[in-house]
Amino acid sequence: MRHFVIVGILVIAMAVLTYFGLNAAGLMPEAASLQAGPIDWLWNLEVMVISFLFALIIVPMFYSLIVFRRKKGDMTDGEHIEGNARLEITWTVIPLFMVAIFAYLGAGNLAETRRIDPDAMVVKVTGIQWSWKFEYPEYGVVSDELHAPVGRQVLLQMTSTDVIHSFWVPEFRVKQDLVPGRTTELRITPTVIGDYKVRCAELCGTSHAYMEKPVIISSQADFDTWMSGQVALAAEAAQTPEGRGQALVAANGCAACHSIDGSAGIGPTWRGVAGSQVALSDGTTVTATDDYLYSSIKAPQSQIVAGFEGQQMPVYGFSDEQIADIVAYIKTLR
Ligand code: HEC
Ligand SMILES: [Cu+2]
Repeated sequence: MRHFVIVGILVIAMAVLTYFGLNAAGLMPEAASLQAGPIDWLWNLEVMVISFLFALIIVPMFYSLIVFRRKKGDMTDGEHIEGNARLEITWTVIPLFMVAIFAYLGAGNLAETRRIDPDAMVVKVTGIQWSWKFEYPEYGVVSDELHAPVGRQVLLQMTSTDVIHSFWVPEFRVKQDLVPGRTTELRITPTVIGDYKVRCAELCGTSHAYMEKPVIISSQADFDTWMSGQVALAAEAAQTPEGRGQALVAANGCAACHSIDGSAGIGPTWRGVAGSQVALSDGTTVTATDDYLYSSIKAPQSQIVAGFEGQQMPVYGFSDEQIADIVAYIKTLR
């Protein structure tokens, strides 16, 4: 009996220490969305239970090892124990009960994080190896940054052009996959103004680790300023082929592989490429005419630039006019 009392006290002490230790470790970044509330509440409850279970295993184990160790000269066998139905029922029923409770709480929690706000701002998100594209249908704007005003729910309608990606901003807690050929939804109501970062949370190829873009939560006024700037830029750019081409390039994540300043990348830099002599993998050299640039985008695998045999450029479904606009833009990069 004395042992049970001592172990009981030690278990409680150990559980409390573990719980506060885990909390002090700061495992979670700042919570910056309405959806983070229920998730952090459930997480906290789980950490409490985990701390207790950890103590329940560790303390009796070490107590037995130390207190009941073999005394010097004691050569007798250990006591033989066979079965204990009452104990086995207890340690089956209690965990079953706990798992059921957590399933119930988890389901309620999931529903809470998906609560629909009819006033939500829709943003269409596309995952591209290895970039993000954000379309704001309300404003007719496309950007590679996610901007949203604080306090208003954002409904992300997401898809992918290639493989499965996953939208994850740790401060918002919620996370959702982007699946090619399907639209998935994620609702986020930002509560704290700040600069965050979306990262891909689904291993999606060689540059997966660099698949990040800014997420900027600002006041309604700052958001409106940014948005009207984007609207003006888009209207201006739409007037010229180079402008339209630049917008297409930004919207399709070409920058994930092509630099415009001469620096090395997964694909060749675009700086100075137009009109230059390009060495191909088959040993020939071609001049980068408009036609060459056109076919490099239309059918990327038809002529491979020497030194880039190991990398596949994706095929895009551009129209001929769109490709002509992109080529016009590339030609401005001297
Ligand atoms: C996943 C990486 C990747 C992405 C994204 C990508 N490319 Fe490429 N691109 C390459 C590679 C690798 C090459 C060189 C091999 C080849 O010629 O196919 C290349 C070659 C090119 C060339 C020929 C360049 C030269 O120096 O001869 C053009 C033009 C081009 N890409 C345009 C685009 C455009 C426009 C986009 C966006 C719509 C784009 N690329 C997106 C990887 C990429
Ligand atoms: Cu990805």
